Amino acid sequence: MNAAYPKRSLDVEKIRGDFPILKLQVNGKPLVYLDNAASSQMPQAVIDRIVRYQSEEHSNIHRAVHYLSELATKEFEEARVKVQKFINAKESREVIFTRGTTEAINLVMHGYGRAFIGRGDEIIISGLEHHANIVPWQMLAEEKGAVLRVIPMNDAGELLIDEFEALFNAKTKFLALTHVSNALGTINPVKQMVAFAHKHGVPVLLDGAQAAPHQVLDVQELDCDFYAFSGHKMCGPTGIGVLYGKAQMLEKMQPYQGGGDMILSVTFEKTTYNVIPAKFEAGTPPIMAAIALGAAIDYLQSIGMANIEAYEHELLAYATEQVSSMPGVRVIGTAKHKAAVMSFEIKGVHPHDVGTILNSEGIAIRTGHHCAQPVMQRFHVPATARASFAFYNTKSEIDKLVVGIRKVQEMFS
Ligand code: C6P
Repeated sequence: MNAAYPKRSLDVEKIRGDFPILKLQVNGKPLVYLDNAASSQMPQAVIDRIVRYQSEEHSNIHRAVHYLSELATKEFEEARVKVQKFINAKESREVIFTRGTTEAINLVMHGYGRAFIGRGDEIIISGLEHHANIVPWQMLAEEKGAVLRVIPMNDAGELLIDEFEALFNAKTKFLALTHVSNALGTINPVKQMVAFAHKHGVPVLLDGAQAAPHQVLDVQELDCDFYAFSGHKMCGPTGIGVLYGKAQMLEKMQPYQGGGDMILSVTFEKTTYNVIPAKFEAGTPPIMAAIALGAAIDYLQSIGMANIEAYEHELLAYATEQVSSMPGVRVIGTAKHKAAVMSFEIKGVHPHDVGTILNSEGIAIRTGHHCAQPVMQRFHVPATARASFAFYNTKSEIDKLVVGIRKVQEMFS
């Protein structure tokens, strides 16, 4: 495990001081930022790292012998090693930099799915997936004549494990599953589900967009074949994400895009491909963003992922208790194991109006279908209001959310 950080409670006021944006006033009120599942905020250390890179280190990488190119290459590859250690991958070549979770999943669909999934084969996904882990598999199924099978859930938003197991048969070729649901916060029992899939010889991709920012990760312990996540949800910049893949899987896959670093040699007759990870990093990669993601990982680890997880769990429990005891408010997604996401609806008020009124109080939440329309359909709602927490949020911010919800109810009563 890579959780070797001392267990301690967080000094949240000190941590908040690291985030310049948290000092903002919005509509004359102090910003209460509860939209972390969409994108988290950036600490000064990461902002400073971006400025230093752009002011003193920037160049293209892997292409020249001059000082700046060698420096940028070294920093970029060191960022890869930071990611490797953060997720406890066996080797740094198992870490592919992508633009985000969406691109990482699409890479697997193209590189693995198009090569190894054919007519009549079955791909299992779950009813909890974000569109990024539905649509690519649907596109593949359409192209190949394969079939999408969906794991159902109960009214709490927990996957039905018996039904999951019953989906497997000789035609099952792939499992693509979210680690944590972005719409409901459910944490899936992924280790157990990966083990079951492997018993049937089925490889597994885990969508870790909502897990990587909130908990200790160990891809070797999970034993997943692929793991995807985004930098901008874990204090890094947009435009950078990670695909972890077991080396033996990545090696047998087809490249996703052609050009730049992914070649070994090119003639008009034939191109030979580079080894991993370069094989999947065509063109100039997001160098600055990768280095900034490395700085974000340093920052998160200085706090400790286990400490972050414990603190956010406390926040979620507090928020759930406060909000679910309010008359006329329903929390949607009541799984036993949840991460820092709370979806809710206020009786008689459209979530969009909830978001607008809370915004007038300086409170940022997300409203809508959260790019998870099948989850909305399962709960028979067009949309939800969603508060999502980070380790820099406080119980007093949750109190402000509760006051805001009361204000919404008063305005609509
Ligand atoms: N969810 C949310 O507000 P990208 O956009 O590629 O960084 O991440 C896509 C993605 C994939 N899987 C899950 C589980 C996600 O939550 C997300 C992004 C954001 O919930 C924006 S839609």
